[in-house]
Amino acid sequence: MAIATPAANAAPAAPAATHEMTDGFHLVIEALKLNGIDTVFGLPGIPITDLTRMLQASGIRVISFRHEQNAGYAASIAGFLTQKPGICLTVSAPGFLNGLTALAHATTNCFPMILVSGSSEREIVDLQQGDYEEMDQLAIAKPLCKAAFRVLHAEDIGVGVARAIRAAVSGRPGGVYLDLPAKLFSQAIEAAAGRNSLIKVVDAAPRQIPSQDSVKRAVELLRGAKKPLIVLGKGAAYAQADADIRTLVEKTGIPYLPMSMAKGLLPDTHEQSASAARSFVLPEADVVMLVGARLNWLLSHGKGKTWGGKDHKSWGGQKFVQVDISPQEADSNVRIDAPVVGDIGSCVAALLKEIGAGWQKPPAEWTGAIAERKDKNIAKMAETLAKDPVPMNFQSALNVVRDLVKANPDAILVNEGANALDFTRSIVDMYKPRKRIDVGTWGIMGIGMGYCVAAAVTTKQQVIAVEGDSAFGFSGMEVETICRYDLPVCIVIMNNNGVYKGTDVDPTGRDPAPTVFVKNARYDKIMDAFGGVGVNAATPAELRKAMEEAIRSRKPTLINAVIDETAGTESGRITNLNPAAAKKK
Ligand code: ADP
Ligand code: TPW
Ligand code: MG
Repeated sequence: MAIATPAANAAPAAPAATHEMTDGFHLVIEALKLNGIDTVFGLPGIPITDLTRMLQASGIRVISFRHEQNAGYAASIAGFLTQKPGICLTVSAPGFLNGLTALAHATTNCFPMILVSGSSEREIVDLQQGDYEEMDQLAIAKPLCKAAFRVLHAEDIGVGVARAIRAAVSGRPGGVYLDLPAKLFSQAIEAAAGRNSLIKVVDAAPRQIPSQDSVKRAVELLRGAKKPLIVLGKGAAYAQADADIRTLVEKTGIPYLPMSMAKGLLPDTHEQSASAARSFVLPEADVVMLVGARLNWLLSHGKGKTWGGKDHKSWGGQKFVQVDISPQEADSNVRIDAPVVGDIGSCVAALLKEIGAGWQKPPAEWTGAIAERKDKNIAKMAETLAKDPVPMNFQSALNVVRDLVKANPDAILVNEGANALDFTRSIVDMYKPRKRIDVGTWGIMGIGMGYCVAAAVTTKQQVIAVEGDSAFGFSGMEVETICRYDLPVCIVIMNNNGVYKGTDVDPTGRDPAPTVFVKNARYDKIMDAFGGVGVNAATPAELRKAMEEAIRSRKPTLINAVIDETAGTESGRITNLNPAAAKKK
């Protein structure tokens, strides 16, 4: 392969040579292509502008963002949705730092992602001589990711990319940093040597088969349970073992709780779903099987009152089975009586085999008690949803979203905010796996528009985003990206004039309170600027009409849903995590 004609401002040409030559730019692209990477999320600038051009020319899709953090979040969720590492490409120092939050987020959430960043001249950086965008990026990335690599020589690009891919997707997936100094891109080597140096990764995420003993131990524990419960987490959604997971739940007859991003693994309307009786099943269960879910804060660390413990530190006395690919996860918060370590596909298949025929379903007292609570709570919810207050509240608006997701079960739901998140999670049923993507393990704001872009690009499905007005602000400029790539994204902003609600005031009367925004802001008008469709919806009927039209047309749409500014509560469902002041005035 000869070096392609460089774009006008490309790196200097390679030295004259008799042999066919290639360079760092081309080797990076070939290494990615060879490994099935078809999309890169990023933002151009020195030293990677030409790389973005050449990537695009090579047929790889380049999705160019307005801020690296959003490109990074896009890459992270592309990794979750596809099991291939999502690639984020950034410039040195500030671009790298902007992408770093997303890299840490990917690691925390166990999503495979590679942050590829250009960097400045090593010699100058290491002597701290003040290079353009100088920063020791590798050192900074290391504590925030699963692995970090730097490539200094063109002939090592193949190894660097291969190691990054393996590190991202094997075992517990996570974020990987790949540092590519500017000089690398224009390094020329013989094309044949270059080709030969590339690695097509074989079996990047090898199956990890659980030991037979561990499977037996887990099944025995479950068999002896009077009040068993299965908790499905986003690891189970990631694993793409959907049919076997469903069979395991249905065959055992054990009630299950889906964590937020595991919703839809089985349809939320499934009779074994215990979601509507969560606060009953957690303290009552005697054996709990966690499948791809950690006992972190989202599950109250497996102890305390949520689990029937006397106080916030006490264990409730449940026994736990934990199915997870990470051997270190067990016992992180409470005792795990039966860890099953392996990939979820292999573990669930082994559990099914061990269960065999003749399984006794859980006692009717248990499933009946759950059904009773569930029915009561669902009836109560239906009553609330049927109300039509003026102005709209979260429930009356989300009743519309609930209907539209039901009618479009393949649509991907992106969700962030506090009340906008909690109400959506409990009101909007999901019907298929990996259709709900949200704030994840950290509960972070800012994933919204990046997730929308990645979901639309990687799945081609309709995307519906339910966004708090504050949450939206973190990535709002990417509506331009959504319009530019003409993506089928319908953004619904739950506009209650602020963070949690819009009613706070500055006691001194000087400034707006820290939690409030401009009253009655018209977010829909942002969309007009970029040629998308903007709609202001003050009633459920207006919201319904706008959403139906957005989904029918697949046009980029932003609906400003006017929500009662008094409707929210502080931090939504996690008010209790706010530290209380010891001194009252
Ligand atoms: P949730 O927030 O939904 O409760 P977590 O992110 O806390 O889920 O937990 C996900 C867990 O799934 C992690 O402990 C991770 O190691 C595990 N995991 C991810 N992918 C796999 C897989 N393919 N097989 C087994 N476990 C996995
Ligand atoms: C990166 C803290 C949690 S929820 C939230 C903030 C700022 C916004 C809530 O308001 P919103 O939703 O979106 O309007 P609603 O419906 O309750 O009014 N910075 C980051 N992450 C987090 N989690 C915060 C700040 C926070
Ligand atoms: Mg709000």
